[in-house]
Amino acid sequence: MTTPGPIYVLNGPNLNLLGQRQPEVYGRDTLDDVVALCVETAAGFGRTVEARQSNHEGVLIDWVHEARTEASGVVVNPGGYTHTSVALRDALVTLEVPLVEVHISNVHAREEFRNHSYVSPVATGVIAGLGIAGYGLAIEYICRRG
Ligand code: CA2
Repeated sequence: MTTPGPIYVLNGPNLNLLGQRQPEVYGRDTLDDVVALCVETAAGFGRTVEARQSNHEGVLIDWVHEARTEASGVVVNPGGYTHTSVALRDALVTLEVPLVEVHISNVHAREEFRNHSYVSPVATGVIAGLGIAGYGLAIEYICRRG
């Protein structure tokens, strides 16, 4: 049997600032903590992670295109692009592997503009409001799904 490819963990704009601002909304964990959680969780299932963050829409889209052939699953927190980007959704819909959309905060309990996601309809599932634990749960789901 061939080894499954890495699970891509893609974080969008401003998530590089995690742990440095707005701890009341996003907590005190940093992006490095997110990556460590994903790597550890995946390792428990003998799987690997390719974690990246960008503040640029086109870069995220290029990574989704790469994931089409390289990834065994994708976890995405598109940040603000969740609520604006048809282009990112158009890329994500081409994936043939499980796709989990993660939000650290409960986007449904916040401003109305955060209640709508262009990504959710094309995701396998969505996790919101569980802090960075949502990333670990998303990885676990993908690993258990096989
Ligand atoms: O809750 C989430 O994970 C979000 O995807 C985060 C996005 C926001 O636009 C979405 O509505 C919900 C924003 C990420 C900004 O992250 C920061 C973290 C710390 C300090 C400043 C920004």
